[in-house]
Amino acid sequence: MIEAKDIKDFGHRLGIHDIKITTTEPFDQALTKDKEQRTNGLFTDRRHRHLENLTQFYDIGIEFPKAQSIIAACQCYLTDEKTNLSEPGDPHGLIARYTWRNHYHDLKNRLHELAHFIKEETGASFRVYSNGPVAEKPIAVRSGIGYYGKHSIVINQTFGSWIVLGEIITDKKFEPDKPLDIDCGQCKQCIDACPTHAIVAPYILDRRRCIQEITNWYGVLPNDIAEVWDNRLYGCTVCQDVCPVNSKVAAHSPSTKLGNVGTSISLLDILNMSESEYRKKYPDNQITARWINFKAIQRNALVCLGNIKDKQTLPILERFSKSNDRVFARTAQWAISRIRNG
Ligand code: B12
Ligand code: SF4
Ligand code: SF4
Repeated sequence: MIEAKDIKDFGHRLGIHDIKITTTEPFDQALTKDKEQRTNGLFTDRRHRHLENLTQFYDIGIEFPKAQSIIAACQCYLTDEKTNLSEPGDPHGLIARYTWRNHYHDLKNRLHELAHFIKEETGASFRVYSNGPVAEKPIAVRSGIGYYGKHSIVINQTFGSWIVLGEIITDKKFEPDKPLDIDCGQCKQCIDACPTHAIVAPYILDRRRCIQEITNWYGVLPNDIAEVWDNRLYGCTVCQDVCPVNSKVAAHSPSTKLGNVGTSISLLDILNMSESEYRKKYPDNQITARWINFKAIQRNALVCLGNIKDKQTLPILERFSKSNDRVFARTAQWAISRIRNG
Protein backbone atom coordinates (compact mmCIF):
# COMPACT_ATOMS: atom_id res chain seq x y z
CA MET A 1 0.00 0.00 0.00
CA ILE A 2 1.41 3.40 -0.95
CA GLU A 3 1.51 6.38 1.38
CA ALA A 4 1.24 10.16 0.98
CA LYS A 5 5.01 10.45 0.50
CA ASP A 6 4.98 7.97 -2.43
CA ILE A 7 2.24 10.00 -4.14
CA LYS A 8 4.21 13.23 -3.72
CA ASP A 9 7.47 11.66 -4.92
CA PHE A 10 5.81 10.17 -8.01
CA GLY A 11 4.00 13.47 -8.69
CA HIS A 12 7.26 15.44 -8.51
CA ARG A 13 8.84 12.97 -10.93
CA LEU A 14 5.95 13.76 -13.31
CA GLY A 15 6.96 17.42 -13.11
CA ILE A 16 4.13 18.60 -10.82
CA HIS A 17 5.52 21.57 -8.90
CA ASP A 18 3.85 21.11 -5.50
CA ILE A 19 1.52 18.48 -4.03
CA LYS A 20 -0.30 18.40 -0.69
CA ILE A 21 -3.16 16.38 0.72
CA THR A 22 -6.32 17.35 2.58
CA THR A 23 -9.56 15.84 3.83
CA THR A 24 -12.98 16.03 2.14
CA GLU A 25 -15.05 17.78 4.81
CA PRO A 26 -17.28 20.49 3.32
CA PHE A 27 -15.76 24.00 3.12
CA ASP A 28 -18.55 25.51 5.26
CA GLN A 29 -16.71 28.70 6.24
CA ALA A 30 -15.88 29.46 2.60
CA LEU A 31 -19.53 28.84 1.61
CA THR A 32 -20.70 31.34 4.25
CA LYS A 33 -18.20 33.96 3.03
CA ASP A 34 -19.18 33.36 -0.57
CA LYS A 35 -22.89 33.83 0.27
CA GLU A 36 -22.02 37.06 2.13
CA GLN A 37 -20.22 38.39 -0.96
CA ARG A 38 -23.17 37.49 -3.21
CA THR A 39 -25.59 39.19 -0.83
CA ASN A 40 -23.39 42.28 -0.99
CA GLY A 41 -23.77 42.27 -4.80
CA LEU A 42 -20.09 41.69 -5.61
CA PHE A 43 -20.80 39.08 -8.30
CA THR A 44 -21.80 39.64 -11.93
CA ASP A 45 -25.00 37.94 -13.15
CA ARG A 46 -22.85 35.61 -15.23
CA ARG A 47 -21.01 34.31 -12.15
CA HIS A 48 -24.32 33.93 -10.28
CA ARG A 49 -25.46 31.52 -12.94
CA HIS A 50 -22.08 29.81 -13.25
CA LEU A 51 -21.92 28.93 -9.57
CA GLU A 52 -25.66 28.32 -9.22
CA ASN A 53 -25.24 25.16 -7.24
CA LEU A 54 -23.05 26.63 -4.54
CA THR A 55 -23.38 23.88 -1.97
CA GLN A 56 -22.00 21.32 -4.42
CA PHE A 57 -19.04 23.60 -5.21
CA TYR A 58 -18.04 23.63 -1.52
CA ASP A 59 -18.99 20.01 -0.66
CA ILE A 60 -17.25 17.33 -2.71
CA GLY A 61 -19.23 14.57 -0.95
CA ILE A 62 -22.43 15.58 -2.81
CA GLU A 63 -21.05 14.52 -6.22
CA PHE A 64 -18.62 11.89 -4.93
CA PRO A 65 -20.03 10.43 -1.68
CA LYS A 66 -17.16 7.93 -1.24
CA ALA A 67 -14.45 10.63 -1.44
CA GLN A 68 -11.87 10.37 1.35
CA SER A 69 -8.93 12.56 0.31
CA ILE A 70 -8.14 15.50 -1.94
CA ILE A 71 -4.67 15.54 -3.48
CA ALA A 72 -4.11 19.23 -4.18
CA ALA A 73 -1.49 20.40 -6.68
CA CYS A 74 -0.14 23.51 -8.31
CA GLN A 75 1.87 24.34 -11.41
CA CYS A 76 3.97 27.49 -11.73
CA TYR A 77 3.75 29.46 -15.00
CA LEU A 78 6.32 32.20 -14.39
CA THR A 79 8.64 32.29 -17.42
CA ASP A 80 11.19 34.90 -18.46
CA GLU A 81 9.77 35.67 -21.93
CA LYS A 82 9.71 39.22 -23.26
CA THR A 83 6.15 40.61 -23.27
CA ASN A 84 5.44 43.53 -25.59
CA LEU A 85 6.18 42.74 -29.21
CA SER A 86 4.56 45.88 -30.71
CA GLU A 87 6.03 47.58 -33.80
CA PRO A 88 5.08 51.12 -34.88
CA GLY A 89 1.86 50.77 -36.90
CA ASP A 90 1.28 47.25 -35.50
CA PRO A 91 0.53 47.60 -31.78
CA HIS A 92 0.04 44.44 -29.73
CA GLY A 93 -2.36 43.69 -26.87
CA LEU A 94 -1.16 41.79 -23.82
CA ILE A 95 -2.35 38.33 -22.85
CA ALA A 96 -2.44 37.67 -19.08
CA ARG A 97 0.52 35.52 -18.11
CA TYR A 98 -1.50 32.54 -16.80
CA THR A 99 -2.91 31.92 -20.27
CA TRP A 100 0.17 32.25 -22.49
CA ARG A 101 -0.26 28.48 -22.60
CA ASN A 102 -2.89 26.05 -21.34
CA HIS A 103 -1.52 25.29 -17.89
CA TYR A 104 -4.88 23.91 -16.75
CA HIS A 105 -4.74 21.11 -19.34
CA ASP A 106 -1.04 20.57 -18.69
CA LEU A 107 -1.62 20.12 -14.94
CA LYS A 108 -4.69 17.96 -15.55
CA ASN A 109 -2.70 15.65 -17.85
CA ARG A 110 0.02 15.25 -15.22
CA LEU A 111 -2.60 14.64 -12.50
CA HIS A 112 -4.26 11.96 -14.64
CA GLU A 113 -0.92 10.12 -14.81
CA LEU A 114 -0.54 10.43 -11.05
CA ALA A 115 -4.10 9.20 -10.51
CA HIS A 116 -3.44 6.13 -12.67
CA PHE A 117 -0.37 5.36 -10.57
CA ILE A 118 -2.50 5.60 -7.40
CA LYS A 119 -5.18 3.40 -8.98
CA GLU A 120 -2.65 0.73 -9.96
CA GLU A 121 -1.21 0.68 -6.45
CA THR A 122 -4.49 0.86 -4.48
CA GLY A 123 -7.47 0.27 -6.80
CA ALA A 124 -8.72 3.79 -5.92
CA SER A 125 -11.40 5.59 -7.92
CA PHE A 126 -10.74 9.24 -8.67
CA ARG A 127 -11.82 12.52 -10.28
CA VAL A 128 -9.27 14.94 -11.70
CA TYR A 129 -9.84 18.69 -12.03
CA SER A 130 -8.04 21.92 -12.83
CA ASN A 131 -10.29 24.96 -13.05
CA GLY A 132 -13.09 22.50 -12.31
CA PRO A 133 -16.44 22.60 -10.49
CA VAL A 134 -14.91 22.54 -6.99
CA ALA A 135 -13.70 25.28 -4.62
CA GLU A 136 -10.05 25.15 -5.65
CA LYS A 137 -8.72 28.05 -3.56
CA PRO A 138 -10.23 26.79 -0.26
CA ILE A 139 -8.85 23.30 -1.12
CA ALA A 140 -5.37 24.74 -1.78
CA VAL A 141 -5.45 26.73 1.46
CA ARG A 142 -6.64 23.87 3.68
CA SER A 143 -4.05 21.50 2.20
CA GLY A 144 -1.17 23.97 2.69
CA ILE A 145 -0.44 24.49 -1.04
CA GLY A 146 -0.63 28.17 -0.18
CA TYR A 147 -2.35 30.96 1.74
CA TYR A 148 -4.80 33.70 0.69
CA GLY A 149 -3.20 36.92 -0.51
CA LYS A 150 -5.27 40.06 0.00
CA HIS A 151 -5.99 40.03 -3.76
CA SER A 152 -7.88 36.75 -3.01
CA ILE A 153 -5.43 34.64 -5.03
CA VAL A 154 -3.58 31.74 -3.35
CA ILE A 155 0.15 32.29 -2.75
CA ASN A 156 2.59 29.36 -2.65
CA GLN A 157 5.75 29.78 -0.58
CA THR A 158 8.06 28.91 -3.50
CA PHE A 159 6.09 30.00 -6.57
CA GLY A 160 4.15 32.98 -5.21
CA SER A 161 0.72 33.43 -6.83
CA TRP A 162 2.08 32.47 -10.29
CA ILE A 163 0.37 29.08 -10.01
CA VAL A 164 -2.67 27.30 -11.36
CA LEU A 165 -4.40 24.82 -9.10
CA GLY A 166 -5.64 21.29 -9.70
CA GLU A 167 -6.73 18.28 -7.69
CA ILE A 168 -7.30 14.53 -7.58
CA ILE A 169 -10.28 13.51 -5.48
CA THR A 170 -10.05 9.88 -4.40
CA ASP A 171 -11.92 7.32 -2.30
CA LYS A 172 -8.70 6.27 -0.50
CA LYS A 173 -7.51 7.91 2.70
CA PHE A 174 -4.02 9.45 2.81
CA GLU A 175 -2.30 11.38 5.60
CA PRO A 176 -3.44 15.04 5.32
CA ASP A 177 -1.09 18.05 5.44
CA LYS A 178 -1.68 21.13 7.57
CA PRO A 179 -2.66 24.65 6.42
CA LEU A 180 0.12 27.25 6.46
CA ASP A 181 0.08 29.83 9.22
CA ILE A 182 1.09 32.80 7.01
CA ASP A 183 -0.65 35.98 5.90
CA CYS A 184 0.19 39.24 4.12
CA GLY A 185 0.82 41.20 7.32
CA GLN A 186 0.57 44.97 6.86
CA CYS A 187 1.20 44.95 3.10
CA LYS A 188 -1.61 46.23 0.85
CA GLN A 189 0.24 46.90 -2.41
CA CYS A 190 -2.18 44.88 -4.56
CA ILE A 191 -5.17 46.80 -3.15
CA ASP A 192 -3.52 50.16 -3.90
CA ALA A 193 -2.29 49.15 -7.38
CA CYS A 194 -5.48 47.61 -8.82
CA PRO A 195 -6.31 49.98 -11.69
CA THR A 196 -10.10 49.67 -11.24
CA HIS A 197 -10.14 49.49 -7.40
CA ALA A 198 -11.72 46.05 -7.65
CA ILE A 199 -10.17 44.77 -4.40
CA VAL A 200 -12.67 46.50 -2.14
CA ALA A 201 -11.25 45.09 1.14
CA PRO A 202 -8.58 42.53 1.99
CA TYR A 203 -9.57 39.16 0.38
CA ILE A 204 -12.74 40.65 -1.15
CA LEU A 205 -12.99 41.21 -4.89
CA ASP A 206 -15.76 43.21 -6.56
CA ARG A 207 -15.93 41.07 -9.66
CA ARG A 208 -17.99 43.67 -11.50
CA ARG A 209 -14.88 45.89 -11.60
CA CYS A 210 -12.14 43.26 -12.13
CA ILE A 211 -10.60 43.52 -15.61
CA GLN A 212 -10.14 39.74 -15.73
CA GLU A 213 -13.92 39.31 -15.38
CA ILE A 214 -14.87 42.15 -17.75
CA THR A 215 -12.43 40.88 -20.40
CA ASN A 216 -15.15 38.44 -21.49
CA TRP A 217 -18.22 40.64 -20.85
CA TYR A 218 -19.58 42.20 -24.02
CA GLY A 219 -20.76 45.77 -23.62
CA VAL A 220 -19.53 49.35 -23.72
CA LEU A 221 -16.96 49.81 -20.93
CA PRO A 222 -17.58 52.73 -18.56
CA ASN A 223 -15.01 55.50 -19.28
CA ASP A 224 -13.26 55.18 -15.91
CA ILE A 225 -12.51 51.50 -16.66
CA ALA A 226 -11.63 51.97 -20.36
CA GLU A 227 -9.11 54.72 -19.51
CA VAL A 228 -7.12 52.47 -17.16
CA TRP A 229 -7.48 49.34 -19.34
CA ASP A 230 -4.11 50.11 -20.96
CA ASN A 231 -3.07 47.60 -23.66
CA ARG A 232 -4.66 44.45 -22.21
CA LEU A 233 -6.23 42.25 -24.84
CA TYR A 234 -7.07 39.42 -22.44
CA GLY A 235 -7.04 39.61 -18.64
CA CYS A 236 -5.01 41.52 -16.07
CA THR A 237 -2.16 40.73 -13.69
CA VAL A 238 -1.44 44.07 -11.97
CA CYS A 239 -2.31 42.79 -8.47
CA GLN A 240 0.20 39.97 -8.97
CA ASP A 241 2.88 42.05 -10.73
CA VAL A 242 3.20 44.38 -7.71
CA CYS A 243 3.22 41.66 -5.04
CA PRO A 244 6.56 41.59 -3.17
CA VAL A 245 6.26 37.83 -2.67
CA ASN A 246 6.07 37.33 -6.45
CA SER A 247 9.16 39.44 -7.09
CA LYS A 248 11.23 36.76 -5.33
CA VAL A 249 10.00 33.87 -7.50
CA ALA A 250 12.54 32.42 -9.94
CA ALA A 251 11.38 32.40 -13.58
CA HIS A 252 11.91 29.16 -15.52
CA SER A 253 11.53 28.04 -19.12
CA PRO A 254 7.98 27.05 -20.11
CA SER A 255 6.99 23.64 -18.71
CA THR A 256 4.51 22.98 -21.54
CA LYS A 257 3.79 23.96 -25.15
CA LEU A 258 0.07 23.14 -24.89
CA GLY A 259 -2.20 25.86 -26.29
CA ASN A 260 0.66 28.29 -26.84
CA VAL A 261 -0.66 31.75 -27.86
CA GLY A 262 2.38 33.88 -27.02
CA THR A 263 2.60 36.85 -24.69
CA SER A 264 0.79 39.37 -26.91
CA ILE A 265 -1.22 39.45 -30.16
CA SER A 266 -1.38 42.03 -32.95
CA LEU A 267 -4.51 44.14 -32.38
CA LEU A 268 -4.96 44.77 -36.10
CA ASP A 269 -4.91 41.00 -36.71
CA ILE A 270 -7.63 40.52 -34.08
CA LEU A 271 -9.79 43.25 -35.63
CA ASN A 272 -9.37 41.85 -39.15
CA MET A 273 -10.10 38.21 -38.20
CA SER A 274 -13.39 36.35 -38.30
CA GLU A 275 -14.44 34.40 -35.22
CA SER A 276 -13.73 31.07 -36.92
CA GLU A 277 -10.24 32.22 -37.97
CA TYR A 278 -9.60 33.31 -34.36
CA ARG A 279 -10.72 29.98 -32.91
CA LYS A 280 -8.66 28.06 -35.47
CA LYS A 281 -5.52 30.12 -34.91
CA TYR A 282 -5.43 29.69 -31.09
CA PRO A 283 -6.66 26.15 -30.35
CA ASP A 284 -6.75 24.66 -26.84
CA ASN A 285 -6.29 27.90 -24.91
CA GLN A 286 -8.50 29.85 -22.48
CA ILE A 287 -8.72 32.76 -24.89
CA THR A 288 -10.72 30.61 -27.32
CA ALA A 289 -12.56 28.46 -24.76
CA ARG A 290 -16.20 27.93 -25.74
CA TRP A 291 -17.47 30.49 -23.18
CA ILE A 292 -15.21 33.24 -24.54
CA ASN A 293 -17.10 35.92 -26.44
CA PHE A 294 -15.04 36.86 -29.51
CA LYS A 295 -16.84 40.19 -29.82
CA ALA A 296 -15.66 41.07 -26.30
CA ILE A 297 -12.07 40.30 -27.40
CA GLN A 298 -12.47 42.62 -30.42
CA ARG A 299 -14.01 45.28 -28.13
CA ASN A 300 -10.89 44.91 -25.92
CA ALA A 301 -8.70 45.45 -29.00
CA LEU A 302 -10.53 48.73 -29.75
CA VAL A 303 -10.05 49.87 -26.13
CA CYS A 304 -6.32 49.03 -26.35
CA LEU A 305 -6.01 51.17 -29.50
CA GLY A 306 -7.68 54.10 -27.68
CA ASN A 307 -5.03 53.83 -24.98
CA ILE A 308 -2.01 53.18 -27.21
CA LYS A 309 -2.90 56.22 -29.38
CA ASP A 310 -1.04 55.24 -32.57
CA LYS A 311 -2.36 57.50 -35.37
CA GLN A 312 -1.64 54.78 -37.94
CA THR A 313 -4.53 52.78 -36.47
CA LEU A 314 -7.15 55.48 -37.23
CA PRO A 315 -8.35 53.86 -40.52
CA ILE A 316 -9.43 50.62 -38.84
CA LEU A 317 -11.03 52.56 -35.98
CA GLU A 318 -12.97 54.66 -38.53
CA ARG A 319 -14.26 51.42 -40.04
CA PHE A 320 -15.46 50.06 -36.68
CA SER A 321 -16.95 53.46 -35.72
CA LYS A 322 -19.46 53.00 -38.58
CA SER A 323 -20.42 49.47 -37.47
CA ASN A 324 -24.11 48.64 -36.96
CA ASP A 325 -23.04 47.03 -33.71
CA ARG A 326 -23.55 49.68 -30.99
CA VAL A 327 -20.72 48.38 -28.77
CA PHE A 328 -18.15 48.40 -31.59
CA ALA A 329 -19.28 51.81 -32.90
CA ARG A 330 -19.27 53.53 -29.48
CA THR A 331 -15.94 51.99 -28.42
CA ALA A 332 -14.23 52.89 -31.71
CA GLN A 333 -15.58 56.48 -31.49
CA TRP A 334 -14.20 56.72 -27.94
CA ALA A 335 -10.80 55.45 -29.18
CA ILE A 336 -10.72 57.93 -32.09
CA SER A 337 -11.47 60.87 -29.80
CA ARG A 338 -8.66 59.74 -27.44
CA ILE A 339 -6.19 59.66 -30.34
CA ARG A 340 -7.36 62.99 -31.82
CA ASN A 341 -7.26 64.74 -28.42
CA GLY A 342 -3.74 63.40 -27.74
C1 B12 B 1 -14.75 32.69 -10.91
C2 B12 B 1 -13.24 32.69 -11.05
C3 B12 B 1 -12.63 33.91 -11.34
C4 B12 B 1 -13.40 35.23 -11.30
C5 B12 B 1 -13.54 35.64 -9.81
C6 B12 B 1 -12.21 35.56 -9.04
C7 B12 B 1 -12.32 35.62 -7.54
N1 B12 B 1 -11.32 36.20 -6.89
O1 B12 B 1 -13.27 35.14 -6.97
C8 B12 B 1 -12.46 36.16 -12.14
C9 B12 B 1 -12.87 36.08 -13.59
C10 B12 B 1 -12.42 37.61 -11.71
C11 B12 B 1 -11.12 35.43 -11.96
C12 B12 B 1 -9.92 36.07 -12.06
C13 B12 B 1 -8.70 35.42 -11.89
N2 B12 B 1 -8.51 34.10 -11.77
CO1 B12 B 1 -9.96 32.82 -11.54
N3 B12 B 1 -11.22 31.48 -11.11
C14 B12 B 1 -12.48 31.53 -10.88
C15 B12 B 1 -13.00 30.14 -10.49
C16 B12 B 1 -13.63 29.48 -11.73
C17 B12 B 1 -13.98 30.13 -9.33
C18 B12 B 1 -13.50 31.01 -8.14
C19 B12 B 1 -14.65 31.38 -7.22
O2 B12 B 1 -15.62 31.99 -7.62
N4 B12 B 1 -14.55 31.03 -5.96
C20 B12 B 1 -15.55 31.40 -5.02
C21 B12 B 1 -15.02 32.61 -4.26
C22 B12 B 1 -16.07 33.24 -3.40
O3 B12 B 1 -13.98 32.10 -3.49
P1 B12 B 1 -12.72 32.97 -3.03
O4 B12 B 1 -12.30 33.98 -3.99
O5 B12 B 1 -11.78 31.94 -2.60
O6 B12 B 1 -13.42 33.79 -1.88
C23 B12 B 1 -12.97 33.61 -0.62
C24 B12 B 1 -12.27 34.80 -0.05
O7 B12 B 1 -13.02 35.96 -0.35
C25 B12 B 1 -12.33 34.35 1.35
N5 B12 B 1 -12.44 35.38 2.33
C26 B12 B 1 -13.44 36.24 2.53
N6 B12 B 1 -13.16 36.99 3.60
C27 B12 B 1 -11.98 36.57 4.08
C28 B12 B 1 -11.26 36.97 5.18
C29 B12 B 1 -10.03 36.32 5.46
C30 B12 B 1 -9.26 36.75 6.65
C31 B12 B 1 -9.54 35.30 4.60
C32 B12 B 1 -8.22 34.64 4.83
C33 B12 B 1 -10.32 34.89 3.51
C34 B12 B 1 -11.52 35.53 3.27
O8 B12 B 1 -13.51 33.55 1.52
C35 B12 B 1 -14.15 33.41 0.30
C36 B12 B 1 -14.76 32.04 0.17
O9 B12 B 1 -13.80 31.00 0.18
C37 B12 B 1 -11.66 29.44 -10.04
C38 B12 B 1 -11.59 27.92 -10.30
C39 B12 B 1 -12.27 27.18 -9.20
N7 B12 B 1 -12.99 26.16 -9.55
O10 B12 B 1 -12.14 27.51 -8.02
C40 B12 B 1 -10.58 30.21 -10.86
C41 B12 B 1 -9.28 30.51 -10.15
C42 B12 B 1 -9.59 31.06 -8.78
N8 B12 B 1 -8.73 31.57 -10.97
C43 B12 B 1 -7.45 31.53 -11.10
C44 B12 B 1 -6.66 32.53 -11.70
C45 B12 B 1 -5.26 32.16 -12.12
C46 B12 B 1 -7.19 33.80 -11.86
C47 B12 B 1 -6.38 35.07 -12.15
C48 B12 B 1 -5.14 35.15 -11.27
C49 B12 B 1 -6.01 35.09 -13.64
C50 B12 B 1 -5.05 36.22 -14.01
N9 B12 B 1 -5.56 37.30 -14.52
O11 B12 B 1 -3.85 36.08 -13.86
C51 B12 B 1 -7.41 36.18 -11.83
C52 B12 B 1 -7.24 36.71 -10.39
C53 B12 B 1 -8.00 37.98 -10.10
C54 B12 B 1 -8.21 38.14 -8.60
N10 B12 B 1 -7.67 39.21 -8.01
O12 B12 B 1 -8.84 37.27 -8.00
C55 B12 B 1 -6.84 30.36 -10.36
C56 B12 B 1 -6.22 30.90 -9.06
C57 B12 B 1 -4.91 30.22 -8.72
C58 B12 B 1 -4.38 30.79 -7.43
N11 B12 B 1 -3.09 30.95 -7.37
O13 B12 B 1 -5.13 31.06 -6.51
C59 B12 B 1 -8.12 29.45 -10.14
C60 B12 B 1 -8.11 28.66 -8.84
C61 B12 B 1 -8.17 28.49 -11.33
C62 B12 B 1 -7.11 27.41 -11.23
N12 B12 B 1 -7.48 26.16 -11.31
O14 B12 B 1 -5.92 27.66 -11.07
N13 B12 B 1 -11.32 34.12 -11.62
S1 SF4 C 1 -6.82 41.22 -11.96
FE1 SF4 C 1 -6.48 43.44 -12.35
S2 SF4 C 1 -8.50 44.36 -12.14
FE2 SF4 C 1 -8.65 42.30 -11.23
S3 SF4 C 1 -8.20 42.62 -9.05
FE3 SF4 C 1 -6.23 42.17 -10.01
S4 SF4 C 1 -5.39 44.20 -10.53
FE4 SF4 C 1 -7.56 44.48 -10.14
S1 SF4 D 1 0.72 42.62 -2.63
FE1 SF4 D 1 0.97 42.48 -0.43
S2 SF4 D 1 -1.14 42.35 0.34
FE2 SF4 D 1 -1.21 41.87 -1.82
S3 SF4 D 1 -1.07 39.64 -1.91
FE3 SF4 D 1 1.03 40.44 -2.13
S4 SF4 D 1 1.82 40.45 -0.03
FE4 SF4 D 1 -0.40 40.25 0.12
